[in-house]
Amino acid sequence: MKKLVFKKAVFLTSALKTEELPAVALPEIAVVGRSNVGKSSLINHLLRSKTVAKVSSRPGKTQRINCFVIDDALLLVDLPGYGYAKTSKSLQEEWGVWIDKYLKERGLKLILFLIDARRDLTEEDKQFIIWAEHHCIPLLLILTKGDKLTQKEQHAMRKRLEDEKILSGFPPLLYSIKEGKCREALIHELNKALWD
Ligand SMILES: Nc1nc2c(ncn2[C@@H]2O[C@H](COP(=O)(O)OP(=O)(O)OP(=O)(O)O)[C@@H](O)[C@H]2O)c(=O)[nH]1
Ligand SMILES: [Mg+2]
Repeated sequence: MKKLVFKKAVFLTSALKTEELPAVALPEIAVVGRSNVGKSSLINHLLRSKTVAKVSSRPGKTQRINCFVIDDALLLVDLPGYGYAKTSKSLQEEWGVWIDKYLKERGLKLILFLIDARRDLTEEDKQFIIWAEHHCIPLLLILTKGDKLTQKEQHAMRKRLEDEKILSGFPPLLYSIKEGKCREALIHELNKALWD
């Protein structure tokens, strides 16, 4: 059995359309979430790198479908975020259309769905969760920027999520790129999802 350790990353392509994506005989996982939630940072953290995926404090940094082969065993895909207010309405609608196409066509093993731990779910977040369930694509919910929360706030956040009926069945993983423990926990979950 192959085991992911996130030691090796090979950048494969940066595509604008699903048709430009290579056919790769590897299981595929996509990282999805609002703009600026920390998708690219999470990929870098898993790889203990600062440069594999491009990160910015300004939302809207990732504009293409960026594909990486991890440990010769996994195709990991960094997607542009949604809900970036400065993106024009038509572009936002386009996001919906082509990401929808990408997510439906690729036979994904898992979606890493990221939410900023400090924020409430938006309507778009909720719609996405329903969409993934409808298409039977498993989601792993990751709450990002965990270091920005106090213990008390973490407790309140968990309570808030419990109240969101939509999230029952998705035990969330609290993540922070400033900590190592959550990295190990996530890698463990990914190995389970891929090969158990
Ligand atoms: N404190 C803290 N900051 C984080 C964490 N993860 C990401 N960030 C910061 O959040 C900002 C956005 O990170 P990105 O990884 O570019 O976010 P993204 O989701 O890829 O954004 P788009 O590509 O625009 O969709 C950067 O300034 C990161 O340094 C975290 O765990 N803790
Ligand atoms: Mg990004």
